[in-house]
Amino acid sequence: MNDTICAISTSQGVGAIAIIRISGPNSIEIVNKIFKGKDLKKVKSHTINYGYIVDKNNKVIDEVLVSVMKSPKTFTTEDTVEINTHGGIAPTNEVLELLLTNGCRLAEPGEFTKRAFLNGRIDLLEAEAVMDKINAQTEKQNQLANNQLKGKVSKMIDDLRNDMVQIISNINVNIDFPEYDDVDIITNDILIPKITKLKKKIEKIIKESKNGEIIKNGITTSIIGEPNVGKSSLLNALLDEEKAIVTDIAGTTRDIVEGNININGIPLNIVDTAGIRETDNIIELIGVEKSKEMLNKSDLILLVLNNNEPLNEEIKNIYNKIKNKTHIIIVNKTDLENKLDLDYFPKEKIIRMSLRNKEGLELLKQQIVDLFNLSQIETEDPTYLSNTRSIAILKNCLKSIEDIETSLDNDIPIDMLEIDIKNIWEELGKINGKYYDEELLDEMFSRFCLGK
Ligand SMILES: Nc1nc2c(ncn2[C@@H]2O[C@H](COP(=O)(O)OP(=O)(O)OP(=O)(O)O)[C@@H](O)[C@H]2O)c(=O)[nH]1
Ligand SMILES: [Mg+2]
Repeated sequence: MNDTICAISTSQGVGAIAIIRISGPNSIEIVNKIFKGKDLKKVKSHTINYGYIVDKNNKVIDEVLVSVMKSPKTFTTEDTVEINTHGGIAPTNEVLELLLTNGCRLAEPGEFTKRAFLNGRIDLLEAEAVMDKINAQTEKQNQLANNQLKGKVSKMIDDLRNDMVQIISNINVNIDFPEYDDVDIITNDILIPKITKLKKKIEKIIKESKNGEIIKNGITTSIIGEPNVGKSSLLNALLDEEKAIVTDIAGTTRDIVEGNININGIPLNIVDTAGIRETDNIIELIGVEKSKEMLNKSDLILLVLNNNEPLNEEIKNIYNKIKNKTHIIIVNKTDLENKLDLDYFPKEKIIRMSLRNKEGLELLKQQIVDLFNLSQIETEDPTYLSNTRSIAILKNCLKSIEDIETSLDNDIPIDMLEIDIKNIWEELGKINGKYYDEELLDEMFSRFCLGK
């Protein structure tokens, strides 16, 4: 990290201003070489300086404002300079090129944030929150990222690790100084409740991480069912727009049609699919296969049935495929005579609906709110683990803790478990980056945008 990096930090294109960011030991010196105005090496830290960027022939490239921020109170903790240029493509690129020819290297995606992490200014969860903030599209997503950026999620993990340190040090005292009378001998009986308590805490964080995932990724909702039952009508009603074609011909929808709505601030990505049935039509067949694929990708399945058609084997087949997933059964066309045997399905899963008469939609939305606890998510200040990487690590730790619990129950001596407990402590440290490997860092930061 001895080199000085630069990148355009604002989005590429035409705008009122663009910001070029430079970070590293020579940033002030390099910018000073191409800046006409005050001597930047002599200005105070955290000042904004008016002047011009000029090339080696003293030709003015742009009129600029230059922020000079000296180490260590900067995002990367390194000397950092930000040049505010006019936001056109040509002037911005020309300034960037001048920086490159005067000793800067073009930053890799996320390299500023990576430096902030490597220099100890933020931890890995906070670094990931920086990206979440950039990608946030809803108020809740922004709040979630804010709390992670402020270190609230890191604290949850640190607390777990501190609990473990106590357990480990207790064990160590026993192993190292068994002759000490004044330390409590830690027995399996003492250790089991401590391990159980830790397990409960981890379980709670994993459980609540579902809320984090919902806020971050929304709820992927698939509408499935036999042809002609009103799936596309449901999509259109939810979106309040005639997005999908609706006709009385069975097999109208062939491809996937998607739309988004917000329920209690949570994005619902709704997918209308082709009606599932045996068919020889090659196009429809592909559609049917896509519908089946969606079953596995969805957080919520809305199975639409026709109130006016008797129960048949196909419906039973589809129901069997979804009954163990999160689902709601929509009995549509209640304006027509009831021929469907509703007793076949659990009562609490059924919403009766007549899309023709616009009846039942509010009930459906309420059911979704209840299923995913959306009112709670809406009112709470969201502090949840939400990235797949961390959740996967935590789930592994939970498994290892359960193994330790079983071993203790089976009277395996504590000193034999000490190493396993230490391993979990280390694993947990990977969540906020107390331990990391280069490959992970490269992979993670490469997903950032340039200039961040
Ligand atoms: N009577 C009545 N007809 C409805 C209702 N909802 C939809 N329909 C009609 O049912 C027919 C099929 O509706 P669609 O929404 O195209 O059904 P689909 O499930 O998307 O059908 P495919 O795309 O062919 O699988 C249309 O003629 C709709 O007008 C309802 O509540 N009552
Ligand atoms: Mg359709």
